[in-house]
Amino acid sequence: MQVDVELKNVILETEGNLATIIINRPKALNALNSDTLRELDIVIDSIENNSEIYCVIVTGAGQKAFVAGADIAEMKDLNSTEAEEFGLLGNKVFRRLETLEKPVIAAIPGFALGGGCELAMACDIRIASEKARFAQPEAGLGITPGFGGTQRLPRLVGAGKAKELIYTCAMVNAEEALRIGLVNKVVPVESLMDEAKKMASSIIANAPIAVKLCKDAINRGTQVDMDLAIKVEAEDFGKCFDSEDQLEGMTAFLEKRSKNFQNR
Ligand code: DAK
Repeated sequence: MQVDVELKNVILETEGNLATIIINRPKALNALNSDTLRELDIVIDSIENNSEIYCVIVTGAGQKAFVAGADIAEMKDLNSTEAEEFGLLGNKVFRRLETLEKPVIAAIPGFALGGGCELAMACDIRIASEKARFAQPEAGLGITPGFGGTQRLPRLVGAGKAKELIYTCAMVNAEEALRIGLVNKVVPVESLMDEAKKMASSIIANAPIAVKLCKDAINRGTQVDMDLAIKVEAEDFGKCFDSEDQLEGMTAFLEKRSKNFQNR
């Protein structure tokens, strides 16, 4: 594992075709202030521009928290213009992760609250440790979720469950998060990063262009009606046939040999 970029609150490590983003403010339980959001934006640039990176893990430093939310100390005294800027910055960064042309796995050791739960939901896949806890506590702070929680949570767990969680601010444990479909998998905290890397390796073994187009088809297709959605799928399916890896994958199968994808 090589440290590629080390900013004040965010570390970017790379290892082969995998990039790991670590939100590194453990003293504030990795809460997202505007500096951290700006740094996240910078590391996303770096990942986006690195054609060797096929998969990304996002995690929080330490075992106590993934991210305990937007930084309440910084938010408290914002005026409406500053609050809007903060919201726009967070939404831009989260949307960039959601639409990044590489799959993103959230590895969640502990608290994923407010903006932290929203960050996890902007990732493609969520792996939680048994100690992870999830909530949207915003209504208890006098605000609405502002980094996509009112939109992504109902899409993951259904409108009824999302309303329950957002109106009550109830905290759910990892087992309940798995049951309601908020996370994909729950693992012991000691094996969290190994499990996330194992899943990343299974993704990296496949054709990166196909994986990118699968993400695009799922993201775009689930936002539109089925008639349009199957056209989106057909469009992305067609694009695979512009890639060398499509020919390699199918030829390798027919020649009964292992494939050698080139991300071309
Ligand atoms: N912000 C700032 N500091 C935080 C923090 C946060 N979200 N969460 C924890 N910390 C800090 C604590 O203040 C404490 O700092 P010191 O006192 O040591 O200086 C340190 O982290 C350790 O926390 P605790 O001492 O509280 O640790 P405990 O084990 O006792 O409790 C806890 C852990 C996670 C249950 C507790 O810290 C907690 O409840 N934290 C706050 C969780 C929370 O409410 N998060 C949601 C934040 S609201 C919007 C855009 C964005 C948002 C909304 C709107 N628009 C654009 C409209 C997003 C909102 C949110 O995320």
